[in-house]
Amino acid sequence: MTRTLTPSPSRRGLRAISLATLTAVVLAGGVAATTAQAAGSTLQAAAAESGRYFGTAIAAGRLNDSVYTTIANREFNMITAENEMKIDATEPNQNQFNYTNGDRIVSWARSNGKQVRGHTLAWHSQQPGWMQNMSGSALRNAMLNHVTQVATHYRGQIHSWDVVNEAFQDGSSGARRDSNLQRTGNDWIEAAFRAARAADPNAKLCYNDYNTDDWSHAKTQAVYNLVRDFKARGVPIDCVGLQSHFNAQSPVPSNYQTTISSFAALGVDVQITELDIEGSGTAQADNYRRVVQACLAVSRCTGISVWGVRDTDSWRASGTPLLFDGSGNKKAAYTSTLNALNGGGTGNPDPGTGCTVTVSRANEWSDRFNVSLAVSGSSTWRVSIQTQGGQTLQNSWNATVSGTSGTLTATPNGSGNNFGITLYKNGNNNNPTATCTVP
Ligand code: 9MR
Repeated sequence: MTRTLTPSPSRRGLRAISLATLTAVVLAGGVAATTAQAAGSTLQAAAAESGRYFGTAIAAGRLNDSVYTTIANREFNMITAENEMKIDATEPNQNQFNYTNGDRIVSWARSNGKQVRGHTLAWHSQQPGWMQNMSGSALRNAMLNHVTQVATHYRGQIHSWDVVNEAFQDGSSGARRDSNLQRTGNDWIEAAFRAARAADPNAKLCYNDYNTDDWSHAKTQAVYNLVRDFKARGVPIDCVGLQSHFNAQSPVPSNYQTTISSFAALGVDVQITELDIEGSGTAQADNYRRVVQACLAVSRCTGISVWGVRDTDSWRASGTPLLFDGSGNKKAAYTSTLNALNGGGTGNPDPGTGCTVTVSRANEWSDRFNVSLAVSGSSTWRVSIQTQGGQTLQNSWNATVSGTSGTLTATPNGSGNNFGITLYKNGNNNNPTATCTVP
């Protein structure tokens, strides 16, 4: 038997032959010992090289479409039910649960060796009519019962649950979204997480939202503060889902990697949960590459899921936001995604800026708190720190910091890339935001 070796396009060079390839070659009677495996030739194989998954949303109604299932089975190893595990689908009447379509997706996924993300246990949207009409403690109890029942039904089969979805407002307020669930009391989110942990202790529990990709957005900071608070108080949370629905109005932000690394620094995994990017051709391909590279640069960014298989399967099909066209052909965006997954990505700076800064909250006193900042991607840098409200600089270390309030500017002072500041709260306990550029 002869085998032709395709040179690997990967910067990581040749890798060990996989067990699957070895088995195939041995069964064919060939000699495997000197054969090297090329870079991953599917999205799931390429992501697995760095221990990550690559997933997609699946619609139960398309499982009879063999073009669809062939692509999904070949390319993805993490499956999210696009609608079938939502509240209206799983509890159409109070205390009458319907798992038919959710189960179809889980069983398709698991019989094909894939893992499952659960989406979603508590959400203001897609509530069944009976729940929309409830309030107060009756609604709180119904919500907790829903979380408990659904998470128990799927116990042991779910890699990660989106326990709570989209609980914050858009815009500059940083406030919770008004909803019937929010009106049951501000602790409804943590109550949902505790119920989910009790029902399925081995699933990772995620908070999932959109418009939380840009580190400077108030909504991103509000979610960050929620996660920080949960970690500080021992509320069970394991991951943050960045939905990452991008288009011209909401482009891939230049500080996306900073957002990912800053959440990860809180001690949670980050998952890109519903990725789609409107566009076409090179521009779209370039945006997908940037997203993949940002994730690969952060070790706790553990996987990426796109929100559908082909453009025609998308909730916004006219924006052609996915990796396969309507006929199932691979788009330029597919190739750039695959290449980025194969190329590693460790240490890649935010595109266009040359460096990345990670912000993490450190010691805190009643009147002031410390912030640690870590720059990667360059040894020369300028970090612009936007303080909040009336906050003022008390102290800094390992960098030269100018300014006392508003925007502070930090540059290296010969102490390396990790530095810190102490800010007086002056009534505002929110975290500063920071961006990095190479001067
Ligand atoms: O893709 C989903 C679409 O089929 C549904 O009609 C819609 C209903 O709300 O939900 C879409 O998925 C959403 C996801 O559940 C949460 N984040 C935003 C997604 C796109 O709207």
